[in-house]
Amino acid sequence: MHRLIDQERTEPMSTPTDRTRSREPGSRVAEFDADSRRIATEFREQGFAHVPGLLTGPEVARFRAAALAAIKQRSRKDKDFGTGIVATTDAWEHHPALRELALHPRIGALAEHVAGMPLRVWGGEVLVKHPHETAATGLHDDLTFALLDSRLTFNTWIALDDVPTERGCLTFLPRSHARGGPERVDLAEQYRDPDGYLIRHWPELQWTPRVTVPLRAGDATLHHSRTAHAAGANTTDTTRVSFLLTFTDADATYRPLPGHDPLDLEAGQALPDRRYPRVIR
Ligand SMILES: O=C(O)CCC(=O)C(=O)O
Repeated sequence: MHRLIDQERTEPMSTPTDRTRSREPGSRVAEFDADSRRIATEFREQGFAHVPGLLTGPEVARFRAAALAAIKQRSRKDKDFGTGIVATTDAWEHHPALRELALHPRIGALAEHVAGMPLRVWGGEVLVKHPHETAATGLHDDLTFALLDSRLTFNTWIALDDVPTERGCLTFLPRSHARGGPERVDLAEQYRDPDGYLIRHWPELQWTPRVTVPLRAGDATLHHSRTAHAAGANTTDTTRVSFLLTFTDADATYRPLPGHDPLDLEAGQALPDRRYPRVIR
């Protein structure tokens, strides 16, 4: 999958043996190629995967600047779920650089490799947790909120800063995407008990060891929409900036949810390419 190798890189590609020594994001892209099978297997078996060095250093700098500009322009602090996250609304549709990130061929190639099916972009948002934002993101899955019926939907959480545990990186419950019981529960359940609804419906999840994945700027995690996950507070002096890119099955259809702002689509309608473009490889 040579498309994964980035022509924009400023320094020559490091040889695989150098990869562990080099800390510059992107300088480990060499590893990415060899690693893509590991990422796909981990995602399918565990419901999440760590992707080191998805973006190069220059890309991180450019997309981080665009992300902060988008947050300044239009964003809102989450009040509904007490996560302390400040998020944009449809940033990838309003900011050319963020659209470029959402449609990045290297990311698209990896996403379809992992998914094993054609995909489209469903969303691209900037997420910020300011320094000393004490609120954690409670345990949840994304399927509960998904306005979609699809074979597969997943998030790519791209770190645009170094995100050690203290800055609020994500924690995942391995194999929780494959848990039994109902496929999903009503959104009302989540509104009623934001942090407890998953354990109430799947009590076995409280015994699942949790995996916390700190990220270097330019790294990412992928997680299946049914994977239970959470994120810590940001107890550091530095802002946590990330880009949340959601991919869905190219054949997904619209599923309106009570209590959720409707889109101008009919229930069961296929997603229009014009607004939800297919992945570019
Ligand atoms: O960024 C966070 O704190 C939570 C993100 C999240 O829940 C997700 O990416 O699905």
